[in-house]
Amino acid sequence: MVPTWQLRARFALRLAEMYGSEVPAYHTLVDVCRDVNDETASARGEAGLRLGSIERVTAERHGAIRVGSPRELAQVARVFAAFGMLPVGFYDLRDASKSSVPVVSTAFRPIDRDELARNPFRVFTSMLVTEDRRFFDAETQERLEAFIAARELFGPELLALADQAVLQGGLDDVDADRLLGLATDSFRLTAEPIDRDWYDTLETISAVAADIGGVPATHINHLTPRVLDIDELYARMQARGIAMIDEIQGPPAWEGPDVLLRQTSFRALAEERVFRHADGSVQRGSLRVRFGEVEQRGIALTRAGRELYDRLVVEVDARLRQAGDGATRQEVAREVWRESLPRTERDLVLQELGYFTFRATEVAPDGSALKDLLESGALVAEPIVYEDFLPRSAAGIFQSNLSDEGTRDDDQAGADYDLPRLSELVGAHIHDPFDLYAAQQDESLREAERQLGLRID
Ligand code: OOG
Ligand code: NI
Repeated sequence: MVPTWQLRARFALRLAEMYGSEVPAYHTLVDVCRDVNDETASARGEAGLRLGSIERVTAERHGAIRVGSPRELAQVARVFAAFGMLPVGFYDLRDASKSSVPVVSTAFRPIDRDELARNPFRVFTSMLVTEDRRFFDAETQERLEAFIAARELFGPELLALADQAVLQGGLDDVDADRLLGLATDSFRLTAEPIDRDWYDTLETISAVAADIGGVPATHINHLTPRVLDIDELYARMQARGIAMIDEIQGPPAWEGPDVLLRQTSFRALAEERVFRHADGSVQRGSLRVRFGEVEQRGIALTRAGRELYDRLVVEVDARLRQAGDGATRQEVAREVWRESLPRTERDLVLQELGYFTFRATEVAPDGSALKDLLESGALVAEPIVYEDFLPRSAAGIFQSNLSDEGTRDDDQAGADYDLPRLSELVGAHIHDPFDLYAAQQDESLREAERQLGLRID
């Protein structure tokens, strides 16, 4: 029997093999990541690996896919469940972006600590919102929905094997291989012809909509390795002549603790695709929709920490507007960070801004206050890594890789989505990421209390 976590690890590997053969720059990115990770780990020693072992970080990837309807999203959920990947979090990229990104998203990932440690593979999954009038008029909506309803992304055999894997907690060798083959293939770039006129019609509205609803199949959009020093990675990729997007998204580099997520990307080359033209002829052409991305992960923030982070982002925006040309976002953000964020992990813990697990040591406790227990060394705090995404960075990644802003009319009616509504459509409970981190922290506190024989204040 191949257990769930091994199915997941193999799935990530198969996707990487496939994606690497499709987008060769991916290999360059992975090579540079590995060098930076090895060097950072040896230069910084244990401190460099505080947010994950070198094995986990080196193997860690996230993918991104895009689907066109609730039905397709529910099917994706069944496929990913076979790999122990469950929906976590709700992201509304329509609002996080000023241009035309008409999707709402969730991320499929393992949620247990042990499962994450074995293999944390996650896939950011976006669904096109066809009924949002700001992007699509009634006629386009109807055509889009008909087009999407007529295609089959995931066949019955794949779905049945996926359900079986969930029921059994794994599959035998033969079925596992079959599942992995079918699942990987469903994210392969299709060779089926793309209707040129339909694609172009959608692309005028939104390149993202064209990539989702203008092609007969879905594909993996990017596969992202994790790096321990994203500034170094960025510099090295540029030195190799790979044009990166202008900025690293998310928090700035600074001397305090790394929080949440920093990401950057580069546009992949144009890829050959086959088009069917209005006169019926089938011809080769090219599209440039996929890209390479890399990320550095930091400490998960509590709700209060996240509110502070969101306020700081707004403050950075305001100061950038005032500063005019010349100032970079990273510089301004660093200044704002220094004014407002604790510079040590200890203060993140004590101000309840970050999530940590706590471990009792041999040192005898003096008092029961968390602060005193940490100070005396009776308790040790270890950061919980942020396993999720940031809507604004995600929108930034979508946007910065589009050549065209698309159209968008904010006078028209949107369409309301939130986590419960998306849960209903997915047909599965979508976990709230804060609840998952808080549960992990609480569990460690209860265990520490048991070992210390007291109640921690
Ligand atoms: C997803 C973009 C978001 C991330 O890492 O924030 C994303 C997409 O391009 O489909 O992957
Ligand atoms: Ni991504």
